[in-house]
Amino acid sequence: MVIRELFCYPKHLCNALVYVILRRIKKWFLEKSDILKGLADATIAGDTEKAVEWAKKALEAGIDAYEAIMDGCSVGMNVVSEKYEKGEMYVPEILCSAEAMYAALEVLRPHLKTATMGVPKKVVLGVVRGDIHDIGKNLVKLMFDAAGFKVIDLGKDVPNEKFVEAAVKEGADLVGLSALMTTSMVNMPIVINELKKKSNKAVTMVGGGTLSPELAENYGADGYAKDAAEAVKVAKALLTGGK
Ligand code: B12
Repeated sequence: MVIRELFCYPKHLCNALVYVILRRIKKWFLEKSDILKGLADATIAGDTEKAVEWAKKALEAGIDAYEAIMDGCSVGMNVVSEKYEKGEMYVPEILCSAEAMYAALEVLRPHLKTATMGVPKKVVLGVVRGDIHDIGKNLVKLMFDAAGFKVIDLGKDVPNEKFVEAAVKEGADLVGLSALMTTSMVNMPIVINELKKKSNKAVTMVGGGTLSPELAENYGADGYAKDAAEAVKVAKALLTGGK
């Protein structure tokens, strides 16, 4: 009866359609924010099983893998950092959080829409000497990979000379240096100065918790980014728009 009436009055049909569409959109946004929160919470709780579950749910719900990583996993890891600073979380818990995040990334990684570049730009990336904090660097690598860069990952606690050697050998377009400790970030200007002498091609970018745009400039870096998503944008701007 109601359906028949709807068809008799096109205006009613139109309203009903709009209503259904709006409800669907609302449901999707609610579901989406629940899933992203689930991913963040599972990362914070260091619950690998749940993290994998939420990552799968994100894909099933049609959430973009990139968004799930940046607005889910990465948000969770940032909360972990803050909780550690406040003394609300301790080292073993942090390591569990990192494990949970990596497990979710494994599910999401194959679904990242990988951009292509004519000739892929080469990036040499690593955490500077004396520093083993590589969670952020690994996120940056993932985002660079997804953006179509060819990343040569030198890992963590990388000797200064190794950055320069790799950049020259690989003909790197960009060298990315990560540091989280004040004691290790002092290696950054050393690498940057040496690179300027040995490679006239590579631009340099720095990042990591202890860095700031001012410090990056003082160190002579060409670019700085506060997170992995911004790192890709800045890198693209540096490589296409010149220094
Ligand atoms: C996790 C952690 C650890 C883990 C590291 C595990 C791992 N494999 O990485 C463990 C438990 C092993 C650890 C050990 C230590 N840690 Co710790 N750790 C942290 C903690 C809590 C979180 C860091 C993190 O992973 N954040 C999450 C990621 C996603 O964020 P991120 O690294 O900043 O990365 C993002 C951006 O910065 C940016 N980015 C990162 N790299 C790059 C690079 C480029 C090129 C660009 C453009 C952008 C970019 O993009 C990333 C993604 O969005 C921080 C606290 C904090 N607030 O940062 C302390 C912290 C870094 N640790 C600290 C210390 C002192 C230590 C130890 C010396 C402790 C000890 N006494 O043994 C040892 C260090 C050993 C060593 N030689 O490195 C201090 C450093 C203090 C300082 N300013 O010097 C901090 C700040 C804690 C504190 N307030 O005391 N730590």
